[in-house]
Amino acid sequence: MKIKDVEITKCIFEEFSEKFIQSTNMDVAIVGAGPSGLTAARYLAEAGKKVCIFERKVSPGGGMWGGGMTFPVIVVQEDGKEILEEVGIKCKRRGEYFVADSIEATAKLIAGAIDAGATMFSAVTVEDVMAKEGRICGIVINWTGVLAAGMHVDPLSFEAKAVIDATGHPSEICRIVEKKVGLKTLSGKIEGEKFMWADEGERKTVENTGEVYPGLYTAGMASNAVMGAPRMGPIFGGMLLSGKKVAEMILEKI
Ligand code: 48F
Repeated sequence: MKIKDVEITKCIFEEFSEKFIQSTNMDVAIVGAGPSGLTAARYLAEAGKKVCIFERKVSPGGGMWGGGMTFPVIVVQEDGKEILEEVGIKCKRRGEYFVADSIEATAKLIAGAIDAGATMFSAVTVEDVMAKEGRICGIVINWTGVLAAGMHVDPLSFEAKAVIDATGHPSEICRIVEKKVGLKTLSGKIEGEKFMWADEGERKTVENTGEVYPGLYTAGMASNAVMGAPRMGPIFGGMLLSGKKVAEMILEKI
């Protein structure tokens, strides 16, 4: 068989167009493919929900690839280890903690979400949300490249029954909603991330995971940034447990 260049072009365009159109109405839109977003995606997809993850960068994985200060190792506690093992990540005991290879862990969390049935869009930035009658009902997206080039090009919108802000430290989606209408926090605003304190940060990440505006949920580091709790560095159990918690909360509602 002779390879035809334009057939390759057509395969790519047709395949992607189908995926794009099928995703215009979904159950849950997850913004950010870090450990919390990927974990939420896997649990929601395993429960039969139509889930799409939108990631700004070409490669999903967020802040997990580099472990701590590029030493490619992550630390978790017992409950985080159980979630890692669900997708076949090898964990080793080290004193009171468990460690895993950050590259293996990130790759397998990505594979776990995709194998469960979640759809991944990379190089796509969520730049706004749709809201009707006081409820977030979708996301507004553009190509990261378009935004990086500063081109004035209008975005496109996708509908979702629930949106998860899993954008990590910047909590970008909550910031957009905060500016336009405010959030369900003490001050109605983003409280802001506090200093590093792993013990408190890990616990609070899970506690703070939840709905901050009708239809909009936080997961992972975004939860602490929004609610005003500490960061925690390269210990990742809180991110995984937060992803699981947000999935369970949404499953109760939709
Ligand atoms: O930062 P990130 O890994 O979020 P997370 O799941 O995990 C945090 C940890 O990595 C670490 C930590 C653990 O102790 O503190 O920082 O909370 O992943 C967030 C992802 O969201 C993407 C971003 O590129 C990253 O991959 N992202 C951010 N804003 C947008 C976005 C946006 N507006 N649209 C699409 N993707």
